[in-house]
Amino acid sequence: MEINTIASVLLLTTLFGSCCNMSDWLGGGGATIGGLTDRSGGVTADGGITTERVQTVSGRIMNPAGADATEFGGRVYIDHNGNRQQVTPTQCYETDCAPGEWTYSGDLVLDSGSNQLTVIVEDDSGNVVSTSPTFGVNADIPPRDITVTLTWETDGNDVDLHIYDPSGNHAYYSYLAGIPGGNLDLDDRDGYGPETFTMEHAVPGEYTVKVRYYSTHGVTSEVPVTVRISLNEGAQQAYTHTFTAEQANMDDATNDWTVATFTMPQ
Ligand SMILES: [Ca+2]
Repeated sequence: MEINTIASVLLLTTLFGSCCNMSDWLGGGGATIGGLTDRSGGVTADGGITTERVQTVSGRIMNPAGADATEFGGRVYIDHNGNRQQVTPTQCYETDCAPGEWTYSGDLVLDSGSNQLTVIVEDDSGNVVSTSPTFGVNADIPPRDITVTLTWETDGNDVDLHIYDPSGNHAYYSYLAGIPGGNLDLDDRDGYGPETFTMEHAVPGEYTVKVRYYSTHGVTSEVPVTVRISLNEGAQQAYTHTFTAEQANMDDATNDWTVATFTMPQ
């Protein structure tokens, strides 16, 4: 359990005695952000400062399907500086779990400077049923010339980000450092992403961004995909596309989605 979650339990236990009904637990909103954890295990609480760009955000939510449901009846999103990213809900098995309480966890790529997060729960009809209080952290990280983030809206399958630099160097899942001076952070193979490419000092010239649907891993539905590109830490440009299950073809480029090309100036 995260430290600030423990603190919340202690606080709520103090406020409500032996804890509680669900609306008390989650502040009446039905959703909380417990904190951010970086890959070295460092925890950043609300209002804190971090020097790590990639974070895991986690917390607790109520299942819109009710306390007795064994399936999660909806979807969970993190709104990060106005951009929405889906995360995976998991049934809560901690000893302090209230009936109907679930947890969620997902990776997030922070922007340099201010980051404002809320978790949003929708029911199966797409209605927002709960929204957490805003969670703010400041990321003390160097600005990047290029940030490209890939996410997708199905769980369990494998979509891949491919970046080509002006010299034809290629960064992708099996060569994460394929572009000198750039970094593709990871290969997510089981749903939602993000896969993020960053480059602190971009060489001038034209870059190309592509996405390949590698494997369904048994997911038979269509896969809505979003790529966000931010140059010089400016506003993100979002691009969307939908792959069919039949377009997953391992490392065959036939069905590649060419997302965008952009030119970095001298
Ligand atoms: Ca992948």
